[in-house]
Amino acid sequence: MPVRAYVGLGSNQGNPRLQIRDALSALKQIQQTELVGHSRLYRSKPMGLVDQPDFVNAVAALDTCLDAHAMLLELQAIELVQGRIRGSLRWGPRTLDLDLLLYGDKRIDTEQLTVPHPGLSQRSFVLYPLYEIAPGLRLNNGELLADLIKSHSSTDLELLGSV
Ligand code: A4P
Ligand code: MG
Repeated sequence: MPVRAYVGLGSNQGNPRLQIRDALSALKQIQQTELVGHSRLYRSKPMGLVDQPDFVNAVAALDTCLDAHAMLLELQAIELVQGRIRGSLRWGPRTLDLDLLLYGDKRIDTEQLTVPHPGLSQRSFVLYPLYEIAPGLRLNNGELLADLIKSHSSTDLELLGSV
């Protein structure tokens, strides 16, 4: 049985809207995986290092027969193809960042992978696009996404529209 996974997409370099569009096309090509939906695009101020361009973010839903670590490798391969250079700067600018937000209701904590993604419940640029495509979602701690979102303002998010 496939597992429903959610992937966060972010870009603030090299035409971010185009980067997200290309990344969605690449997600469609992942083996044993179907892209079942994605949110619209949202713009936000950079979290962390502030002296860098605004980010464009979106969230995609995938049904996959790959295990979570194999999925992470697929995501990292797409980042590489789209020119991501892993610098020493944490939270620095990037052409494309793909985060595995959720993998079914699994909790994973290995050296390579933490799922749910640790930033998920703090970041409005993740929560709002996720809510757009999965309004009934309940996290594996029992919390409803619809409730979580109430404590996060969307004023720092600008809806850019469809991809
Ligand atoms: N890793 C562990 N768990 C995961 C997971 N669930 N998904 C490991 C993806 N990767 C995961 O990631 C570093 C390592 O995390 C990987 O080798 C993988 O094994 P990275 O992509 O190389 O580094 P990073 O993205 O710079 O660091 P980090 O801490 O993952 O940053 P985030 O959380 O991705 O945040 N502001 C706005 N407005 N919008 C953004 O999208 N993004 C970031 C980056 C900062 N500020 C932002 C945004
Ligand atoms: Mg990342």
